[in-house]
Amino acid sequence: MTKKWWNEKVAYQIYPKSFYDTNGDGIGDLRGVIEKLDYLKDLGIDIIWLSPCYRSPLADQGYDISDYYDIDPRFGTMADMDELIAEAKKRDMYILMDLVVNHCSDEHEWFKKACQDPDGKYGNFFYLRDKKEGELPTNWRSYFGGSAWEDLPGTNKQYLHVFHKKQPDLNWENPEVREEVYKNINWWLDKGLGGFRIDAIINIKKALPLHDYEPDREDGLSSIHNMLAEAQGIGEFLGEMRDRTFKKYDAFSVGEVFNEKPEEIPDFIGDNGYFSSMFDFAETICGGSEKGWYDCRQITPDEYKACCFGTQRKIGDIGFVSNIIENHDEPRGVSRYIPEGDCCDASKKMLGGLNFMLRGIPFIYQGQELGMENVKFESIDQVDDISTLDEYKVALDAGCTQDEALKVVSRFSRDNARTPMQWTDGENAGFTTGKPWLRVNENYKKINAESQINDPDSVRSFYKKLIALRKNPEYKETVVYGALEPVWEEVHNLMAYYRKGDRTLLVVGNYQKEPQTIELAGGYKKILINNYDHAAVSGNKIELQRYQFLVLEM
Ligand code: TEU
Ligand code: CA
Repeated sequence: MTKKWWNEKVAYQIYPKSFYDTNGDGIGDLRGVIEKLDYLKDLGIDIIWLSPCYRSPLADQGYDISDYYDIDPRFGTMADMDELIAEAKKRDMYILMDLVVNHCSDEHEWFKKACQDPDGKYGNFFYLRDKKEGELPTNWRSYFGGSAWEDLPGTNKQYLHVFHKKQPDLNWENPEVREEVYKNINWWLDKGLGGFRIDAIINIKKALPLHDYEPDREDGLSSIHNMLAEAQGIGEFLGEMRDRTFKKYDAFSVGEVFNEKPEEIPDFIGDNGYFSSMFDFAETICGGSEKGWYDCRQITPDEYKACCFGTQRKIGDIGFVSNIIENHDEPRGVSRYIPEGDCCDASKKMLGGLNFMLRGIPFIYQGQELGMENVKFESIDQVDDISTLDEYKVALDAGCTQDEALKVVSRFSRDNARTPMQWTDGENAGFTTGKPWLRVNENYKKINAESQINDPDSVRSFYKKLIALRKNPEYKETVVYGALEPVWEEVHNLMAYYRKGDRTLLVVGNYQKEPQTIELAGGYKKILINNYDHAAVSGNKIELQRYQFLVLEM
C-alpha cells in the first residue's frame, strides 16, 4: 500500500445546520464553522467534512442541491466558504465538501428545463418514462417510502427518484451529466478544497433496462437494494471520475459505499482505487431489517466486535477504511452500541477508544467527542427528518401503536444526531441566541463542550489523548499503519486486538458492567491510554473494571 498524505489524519464531520449559529436565525452557518476552527484544532482534527451547504430547498437537509456552484444563504455566502477554506489552510486543516450527485433537487435548473422540454437535452439528464395509466415504470420503493416514480410536472412522463421525490436521480449513462459533475468537482478543487465525501454513490449505476423485482412488502414494491444487487459496471463511472478529478489534485475522497463485494475492495480503495477511502458501515447495518426500523434490533457487544473485525479482515492492508460510530444518518453511537442503562463516561470512552484505534481513518461526528446521546422524543411532532417520518408510518402500518412506533423510530431516528451541538450549559446550549431549528437535547446542562474542555477526565479530553497518541511520532507508525490482529476473540463481552508495527500495542475494552480478568502472555512496557486512573495489575493478570479500556505497549 502506497502511503498518502491523508493516512495519518483525523477527520471530523460537521452538520452545518446544527453546529454553530452566528446570526441568531437558529440555523448553524459557515461563519460558525470558522469561529470554531480553533476548537477543532485544539482537539487535534485535520480534516473537516461538511455535510451539504450548497444552495438547496433543504427538503432532505441539503442533500437536494439546486445549485452546485452556490452556498445556500441560510449557511452564508461563497465569500464565507472561501474564508473557511483559507482559515483552515492556515491551521493545516483541510475542508471536504459533500458530493451529492446521484440526484439533484427538483428545483435545479436542469430539472426545470427537463419539465419544459422532456424530449430535449435536459430530459436525458434524468430517468424519464412515459406515463401509463394505472401502471408504474417499475415497482421500486424509494428509500424514503412510496414509489420511486413521480409525475414530471406539466408533462405526460414520470421521473425516477430513489430517495425523496424532491431528489430526482441524475442519469449517469449520459456523458453530458458526467461532464457536468466533473466540471463541478474540479471547480471546487481549484478553490483549494481538500476533497469530498461522496454521497450515496452506489446508486448511480442502475440495472438496465429498468425492470420490476420481487415485491418484498405488502405494498407490492421492491427495495432499491434488489436492483442494486443486479447492477453491473459502476467501476467505469467511478474510474472515470477519479481520473478526471480527484487524481489530478491528489484530493482525498471518501465514498459512502454499502454493498461492495470483497473482491471489489482493491478497485474501491486499493492503490489507484476509485476513492481514497470508504466508510465501514458493518456495525450500522447489523441488526437491520428490510421491513423497516420497527423490525430492527439493537446489536450486542459481541456483534459489534464481530462487525469491526470482519471489516478489518476484509480490508487487511489493501487500503484504509474510514471508521465511525455515528454520522448524520444514524443515532448516537453511545446510545446504540452501549447496552441500555450502561451509558456513562467510562463506557463512552471505551467505545470511542475501541473504534478510534482500529486501522483506518477515524471520523468523529460533531458532539461525539462530548459523548452526546440520543434524544427523548415525546411526540412525532418533534421529528423533522423525512426518513423518520416515513419509518413512523411504516411502523403504524405494520400494526404498532403510536407509542410503540414513536419508541422504535426514536431509537434509530436521524434527528438524534441532528440536534444542535451542545457548546455550553446556557440557553439553547450556546448554539444560537435565537430559536434553534431543531430542539436541543435536554441533557445539555450535563453534556456540553464548555464543561469538558478543561476537565482532564472528560470524554473530550479522552478523545484528545487518543488523537495525540495517533500523532505521537513514537507511536504513529504503529497506530496508523500497523496490522490489526484480534485477540481473545471468542471471549464474551471483551474486545481486544493488537496493533503491530514497529511496536506492538494491545487495545482492550471490557465491554460490560461486570469486571473481567485478562491474562497477558508476557509483560507489558507501559499503559498508554486508560479510561480509569489506575489498572488492577497482578503479575500477568489485569482485572478490567466496568467498561475499562486500555492501550498497552507490549
Ligand atoms: O445517505 C444514503 C443512504 O443510503 C442512507 O444512509 C439513508 O440516508 C438512510 O438509510 C435513510 O434513513 C445519504 C446521506 O447521507 C443522507 O443524509 C441522504 O438523505 C441520502 O444520501 C440522500 O442524499
Ligand atoms: Ca445562522
